[in-house]
Amino acid sequence: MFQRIMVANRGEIALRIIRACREMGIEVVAVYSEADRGAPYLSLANQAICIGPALASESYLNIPRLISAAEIADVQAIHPGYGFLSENAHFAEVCQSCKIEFIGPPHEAMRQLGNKNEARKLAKNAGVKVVPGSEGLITSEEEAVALASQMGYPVLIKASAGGGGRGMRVAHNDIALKTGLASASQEAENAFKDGSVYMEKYIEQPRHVEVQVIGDQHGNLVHLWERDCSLQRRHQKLVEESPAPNLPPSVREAICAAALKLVKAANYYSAGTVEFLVDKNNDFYFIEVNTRIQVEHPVTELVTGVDLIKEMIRVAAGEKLSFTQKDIVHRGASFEVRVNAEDPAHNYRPSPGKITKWQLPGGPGVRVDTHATAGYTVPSNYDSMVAKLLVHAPDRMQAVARMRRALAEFQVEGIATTLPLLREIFQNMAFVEGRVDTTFIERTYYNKG
Ligand code: MV4
Repeated sequence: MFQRIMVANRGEIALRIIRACREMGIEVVAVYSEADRGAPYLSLANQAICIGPALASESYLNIPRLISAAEIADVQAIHPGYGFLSENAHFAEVCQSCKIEFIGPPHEAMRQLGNKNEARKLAKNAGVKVVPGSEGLITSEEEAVALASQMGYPVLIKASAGGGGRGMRVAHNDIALKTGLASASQEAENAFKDGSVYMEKYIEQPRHVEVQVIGDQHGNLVHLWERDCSLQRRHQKLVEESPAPNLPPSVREAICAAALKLVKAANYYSAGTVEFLVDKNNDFYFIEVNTRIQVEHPVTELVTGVDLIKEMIRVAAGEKLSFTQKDIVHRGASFEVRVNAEDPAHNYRPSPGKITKWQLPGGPGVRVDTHATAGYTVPSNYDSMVAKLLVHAPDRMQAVARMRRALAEFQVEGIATTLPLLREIFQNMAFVEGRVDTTFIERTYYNKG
């Protein structure tokens, strides 16, 4: 096992990893930008190193600075958390060449799965159903128009390098398809320096169901059941839950089996998430793999009892998974809500600043993952999430009641937050009955103005 590791991240996930290390008896080195200097969670690490200015490209995204810090601190491994460099195959490769273990998947799998067209190809070859669409990349307008007329509109143009909805265009006719191809490709070229696109049939009002997987370097791979992450606003998740509500057991088993089949074909290890769209008939289609630990991983931790961060560290050190598939029992229901420093009164624009009151919920079945405290100033340089509130209960209705109770206890002053919206969602009858899809938030709240 490692004696000393570095966390190449900030905020709640840095704290989450620091805590795992403390419990494992591993020394942990934190890094921080000038914007995070003095943040309370840094004092819980054995050492904290400033890696540069607030601008992420000069700190949390800066590979030479991170590697220098790792070498100065003499760590054996780096945990990237989520966001920043967590899905950067080049960074994982640089770590390897510097004899520092990257706590994540093998860089080959990261590179292959990070390209959505390649991931789609892999899924097809592994016998995992993908959304009907192009054979590979779109190479001409004529090809796209012919395929669309064969499949029927609407279609969705997607960037191979895409993420977070960037480089994506819906088209309902030939003209929109032609302009969409050009603009999606241009957007992807600008954002990712890769303008390649492919096409899929557009699934209307899908649910987003993702499967947590984890594997070791000895060929063991297990799934830890699914999460439903359908409640999103502009590709930002608001609520996640497990199990996915109203998903027939046979479909659920089939989705988890498909996820395992796919990651096995990629020779995957470490933690990962396989994403699917589920349509109104409960037909499901693979869309992409996230080759990192995700924000919503604690939803799975609550229903399975597995500590995903500790397990990631163990498998990176070459140890075997501490459980097998048959040891995994899904128990009860859990929800996560993301509390963001955003202002509902101003179209959810970021609301950084000093937190003057910070009263957290507690009691049975409640978990709060946060780096914030009363007196903490939320910097304006990074994403706006200030806390994740999770509940666990014997069934979904009790989990809803518990979340309502916890949301009522949670009191914040000094910054605006998404708490009022979250409280509304947990009173919405369609949501409470589990009738959710990825258009729910826009349909229910956003059109109100
Ligand atoms: C889709 C889709 C409908 N049909 N693909 C959005 C980001 C990327 N992860 C995939 N996304 C979608 N792909 C087809 N063929 C709808 C979405 C989508 C979506 C997916 C999951 C969660 C939220 C979403 C919000 C809007 C669109």
